[in-house]
Amino acid sequence: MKNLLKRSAAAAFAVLIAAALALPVFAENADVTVYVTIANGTLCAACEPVDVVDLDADGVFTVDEALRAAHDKLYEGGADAGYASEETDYGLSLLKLWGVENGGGYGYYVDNASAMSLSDPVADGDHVVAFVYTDTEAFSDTYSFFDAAMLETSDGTVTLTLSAAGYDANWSPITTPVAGAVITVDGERTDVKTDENGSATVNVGEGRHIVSAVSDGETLVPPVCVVDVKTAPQTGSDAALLLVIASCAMAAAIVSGREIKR
Ligand SMILES: [Ca+2]
Repeated sequence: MKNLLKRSAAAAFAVLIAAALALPVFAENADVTVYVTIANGTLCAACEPVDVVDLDADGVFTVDEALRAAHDKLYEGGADAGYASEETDYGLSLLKLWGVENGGGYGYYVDNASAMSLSDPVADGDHVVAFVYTDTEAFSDTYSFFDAAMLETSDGTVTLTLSAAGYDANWSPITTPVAGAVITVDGERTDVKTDENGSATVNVGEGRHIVSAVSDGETLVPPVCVVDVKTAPQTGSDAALLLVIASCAMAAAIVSGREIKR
């Protein structure tokens, strides 16, 4: 009897340990949200938060699964209508992006680094950008990005630096500043251009705005910065001042009321 108790206690303990070990892994797997940007000459989706599903249950969340989830969330008809990928000699490759089938002219980046294949892993909080090449002959579309993809400000003044991703003579990836690009806000050109360092300062109004850029000299994959302008909440002293003003107004009303009564 004693042995049996001991054994059940040990078994229960083992179950508890197993559960404790399994829980963090489960929690990690359950929550992979990435920010997805999709472009086809212009922006189709800008830093949209997407919950990635481990479709093949191999414990790895991939660019492919992120893009599939993004289409399910954002594209009319879902991934079945707008997205397709397939194993090829080059690995898992894109066949269709945002409804466009152009014979393989697509690019995709994770946190502004070129992904090797759609099987590349993504982690919680990553930014995934996928685009359709608008030039499917010379593939001259240049990947570009701001130094921040999402910003919160209180005054609406945003300074960003625009870079282009390319390769040096040895085919090592490099980034260079993009000068003379016109900053756009919510798709509208502003009169602000990036300087020789790729830097530009633009003012936007309250609320959420999508800042991007276009170049008259080259075809840029549209960069994205989602800017949230939130007016600062009233500080304690402001609230106190309002209270004093309100009290004065009330006192004045009472006094004038008395005067009228007289
Ligand atoms: Ca997977």
